[in-house]
Amino acid sequence: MLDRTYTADAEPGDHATVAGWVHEIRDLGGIAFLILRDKTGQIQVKFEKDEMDEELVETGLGVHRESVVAVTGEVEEEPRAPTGVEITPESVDVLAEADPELPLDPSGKVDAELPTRLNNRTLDLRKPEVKAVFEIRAEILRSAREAFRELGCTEINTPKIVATGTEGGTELFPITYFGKEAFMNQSPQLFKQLMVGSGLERVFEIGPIFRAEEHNTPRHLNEATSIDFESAFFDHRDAMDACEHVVKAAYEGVAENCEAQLETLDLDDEFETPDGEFPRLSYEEAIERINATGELDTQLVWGDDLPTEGEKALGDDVGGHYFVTDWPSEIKPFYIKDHDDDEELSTGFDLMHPRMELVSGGQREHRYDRLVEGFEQQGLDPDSFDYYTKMFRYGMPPHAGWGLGGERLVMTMLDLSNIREAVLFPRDRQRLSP
Ligand code: ATP
Ligand code: AMO
Repeated sequence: MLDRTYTADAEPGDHATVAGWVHEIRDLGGIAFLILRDKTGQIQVKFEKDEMDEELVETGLGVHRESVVAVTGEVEEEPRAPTGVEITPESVDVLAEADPELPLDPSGKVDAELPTRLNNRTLDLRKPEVKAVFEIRAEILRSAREAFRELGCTEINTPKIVATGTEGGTELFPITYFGKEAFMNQSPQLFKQLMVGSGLERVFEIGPIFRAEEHNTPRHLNEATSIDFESAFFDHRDAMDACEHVVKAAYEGVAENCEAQLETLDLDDEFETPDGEFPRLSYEEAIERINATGELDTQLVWGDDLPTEGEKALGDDVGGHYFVTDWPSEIKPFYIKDHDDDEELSTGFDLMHPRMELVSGGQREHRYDRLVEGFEQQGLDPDSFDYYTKMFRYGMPPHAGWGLGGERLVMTMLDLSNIREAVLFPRDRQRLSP
């Protein structure tokens, strides 16, 4: 390993080796500067041409932008330097020369379109404001994991190659598995439910889900990261409490540990952890409030799914995160339990951000006979789900849970305009590589 000092740690008086990318070379004649960038920031490297070894000057100033170099020398205070210090080099090692023509400009002086950025993600992530998104994404996942631990969950990993879908047949990616038909998993739904009946009782998973969404929208991906929770002996209200805890923990983690990144993204002034309880509106109230906004051409009636414009109108009206509860049973999946006193009404809920849906969840149907009936009502063959339903005959406790779209959480938290900006290598209809 190279014994190096990060640029942010280089202090006047140090004899240090800094290593990173050539951000810029400014040649002013008698004096020239190489601005070297690493993950922590930048440092100015000073070349006083007449006073320095010719070969050293040639190497340092002849290198193309974005090449990787290691510079060793004395760190000195210099008020005119961008960071207040500079390094006078004794040696410059070129570790990797970059082509003179770059597909995008990491210094950000020339803007690039999203496809160009995604095709050259390595270069794109040299920009502090792009890197900041992924550092914050990592903090969101770290805080979520910690919140799950506080809730007493065990982290699980379930298969992504599966025999059946769960969230509706049209969105499945079929694959061939040793001559048999198989699918990429749309959700860990059935597996996480199977685990609440195991000795684990309360589990979470952060992993990929695959949806063959045909449409191309700024908030859908074909491969997304789902943050899933499921607990034995929870009802839908307990599950909403847990959901609120995890979402708030993610905001708190970012507020506490990502100050620099928020500043880089120019969000430091407006960033707020949602406070107070997320309001819980019933589906009925939600459609009434949407209708009252007058934003839709036609009035919503019981049984309609909430259209995107309706969600937006309600989001503006509520002004923060909110739950929509008590959905009509007919528009929720088979595994969601109905209310005991009203079969038309489900315990399903969604957590909404004013811009879009973040979470779906609910209490689950844990009674074997009712579960099998639900399959039949949804036109699914219970036999092909035998591996799942069977376990409901051997002691499956009442339980509830939810799934949170990881990229949507990042996107709404950071006000990104396109969900693709929240994924390193997004998968969409046009994009299979890189
Ligand atoms: P100086 O006497 O400070 O070295 P100068 O007037 O003799 O500067 P040059 O040495 O050729 O001229 O410097 C050219 C430009 O670079 C000047 O505008 C100067 O202010 C600036 N400059 C010189 N040294 C530094 C430094 N270490 N960091 C940032 N800018 C500098
Ligand atoms: P659902 O299908 O609503 O529910 O998905 C849960 C959450 O996952 C995110 N999401 C997506 N994000 C980006 N692109 C997509 N194509 C995409 N599809 C889903 C959304 C959504 O709210 N099994 C249930 C969850 C449960 O009940 O526990 C499920 O998958 O943020």
